[in-house]
Order: sequence, then structure tokens, then C-alpha cells
Amino acid sequence: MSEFKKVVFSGVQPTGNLHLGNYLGAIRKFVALQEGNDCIYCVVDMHALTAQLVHEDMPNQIRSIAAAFIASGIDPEKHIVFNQSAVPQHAELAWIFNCVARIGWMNRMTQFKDKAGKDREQASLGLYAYPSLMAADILVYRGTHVPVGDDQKQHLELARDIAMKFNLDYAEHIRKTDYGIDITVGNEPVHAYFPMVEPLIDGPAPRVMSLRDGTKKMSKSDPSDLSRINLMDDEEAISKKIRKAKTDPEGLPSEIDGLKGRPEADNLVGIYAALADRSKAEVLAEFGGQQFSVFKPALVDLAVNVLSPITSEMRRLMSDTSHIDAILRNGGERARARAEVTMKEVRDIVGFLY
Ligand code: AQP
Repeated sequence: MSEFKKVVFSGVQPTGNLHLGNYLGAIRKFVALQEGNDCIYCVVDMHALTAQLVHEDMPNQIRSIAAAFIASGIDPEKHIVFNQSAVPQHAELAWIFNCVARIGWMNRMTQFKDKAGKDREQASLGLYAYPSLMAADILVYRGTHVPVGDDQKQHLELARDIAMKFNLDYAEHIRKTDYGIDITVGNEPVHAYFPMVEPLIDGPAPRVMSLRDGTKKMSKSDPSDLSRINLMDDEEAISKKIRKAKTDPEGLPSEIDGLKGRPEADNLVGIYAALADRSKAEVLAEFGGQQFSVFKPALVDLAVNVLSPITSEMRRLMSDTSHIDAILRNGGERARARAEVTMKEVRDIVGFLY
């Protein structure tokens, strides 16, 4: 049995202000994974059309996500940073995956249900097919590991289902080429062209919640700006938002169990732990028994310390966009070359003449 070469892939949509959830759930992990891995990080601008068809300033939205990657510590020379629409092979593979995926699978996607809202008939076909394009984003590089927030777990399970069905549907064709490898899935041997992607979701803050409601995900589209800390927030805004963050009247518990049924307290402790690179248990060992009036200022200091260098570097990068544009151009060329290797083989497997 062999294994696919480890390739890390992930993406972020240019759909508005990046927030602490995007940073802790995704970008911070991107940075940590660079050492010893082959990483491809993408600004998924084609996905952004599913949220909103016409964007005021799409080019600068794309640049600002790339700037956040670079400001957070991603090295665009060792790794690849690019925007999705620069590599048409994503859309080409997504079409094949649209034909592999089943409508029943797509109907189960909770993100579609949430984003489409009550009037599903009016949702775009793009929003419905989003997870199929996401599978193509990853698999066009035969990506094996995907650092994401917890909200993307279901989409990654779907990517595995699509990869598996492609491998099985085209098994005979794959065997006729030398493009596949023998892997084990569960206990079953499979001759596979596409790997089974592994989500990388762990950490103390896999799902950062709204500062106004500990049962709702921190999100770019929340109408209340107080619900999230944006990566471009200054010290004053961060301090105000944390001070105003919803909590309950009790102090902090000393043990994790004491956070049960207290979503807001759990969220703030998780944020502290993720920012400090510690576990929640370690944070509670330090702050257990203290009131939020003590914990919140400590959280403000920590958040400002971690985020302000990133914010100022993002501002610097965005003040002259030629550097970011050059990074995206270069990343796009390298990503296209890699994606084309896969697509040549996929066209062969499927039987297209080209
Ligand atoms: N609250 C969160 N906690 C942890 N991780 C999160 N992510 C998003 N929100 C949280 C992770 O950030 C990465 C990029 O997300 P995205 O921009 O591609 O899409 P999204 O999940 O739709 O982001 P938002 O902010 O929640 O946007 P809206 O408001 O449009 O729904 C992903 O890895 C995601 O898991």
C-alpha cells in the first residue's frame, strides 16, 4: 500500500471583513502547517459570488485576504498563495464533480439550508453546488489535509464522498493508466486517483462564537459589528467589543466541566486559549474563581498583542497593492501549472479528447 504525498490546501472567501473566527479557525493553522509541508492557500473569489453576485470592490477584497495571509506569516515563496479564479481548472474539475455528486448528498448540506434561508427556490445554483467546487479546489491539487473551522466539516465529508465515488466509478479507467495508487479506506483496499481528504479542525477554538450570542457562529455576515472582532479593528474597537461581550453573572470555573451550559464563558475562554496557544484547562487553572472584570482586560491585552502586528502589516501591504498583486500573479501561475497536471490526467481518465 502507498500513500498520497501530503498536500495542505485551504481557502478563504473575499466576502467582507476577516474576523477572529477566520483567523483562529483557519489562517493561524495555515501558518503553523507551513513547516515541513507543501501548502496551497487560496482566496476563493469564485465562491464569493455565491454569497453576493455583485461586489463593490472585489479586487481589493481579494487583495485584503491575501494581505491577511502574508501579514499572519505565510511565506508566498515557499508555498502558494493565489486567487481561485486565476486557475480555471478548479471550475473544470467542479463540473465533473457536479456529475459525480448526487442531489441527495447536496440536499443534506446544512450550510446551504442556513444560507438559502426560507426561500430556497430563489437561491442560486452556485450556492447549491458550492461544496462540489470546494471539493474541486482541494482535489485539483490532490490535496490531502485541509485546515478549516468546524463549520466546514460536513463539506469535507462530502469531498471524501465525491473522491471515493470518482475512484470507484472510474476504477477501470484509472487502472488502465498509471495515475492511481493503492490505498486503504477503512479496511478496504482501493485503487485511487483522488485521496481521502483529512480535515484539520482541532484546537481550543474550532468554532469561535459571536460575542453577542454564544450559540451563534462569529460570522462576517452578522449585522452586528459588536458580534465579531475584525482583523482590521484597532485597539479601541477590540477593547470595546470584548468589554461589551455578553457573559453571565458568575465568575470563571476552575475546571472545564464548569463551562457546560455557559456558551459565552466557554467562547471567551476558548478564544483566550487559542490566542495564547494554551489549552482551555490551562487558562482555567490561571483564571478559575476570577470575575469577568479581571478576565476581560487580560483578554483585551492578549488579543491586541496578537492581532495588532497583523493589522498594521495588513494596512502596510494594502497601502501599495503592487506587492500583493505580484504575489497573487506568481501564485496563480504556479497553481495553474500544478492543477493542469491533475486535469490532464483526469481528462484522460474520464475519456475526454483534448
Ligand atoms: N466562527 C468561526 N470559527 C472558526 N472558524 C471559522 N471560519 C469561519 N468562521 C469561523 C473558518 O474560516 C475559514 C474561511 O471562512 P470563509 O470566509 O470561507 O467562509 P465562512 O465560513 O462562510 O465565513 P463567515 O465569516 O462565517 O462568513 P459568512 O458570514 O458568509 O457565513 C473556513 O475555514 C471557516 O471554517
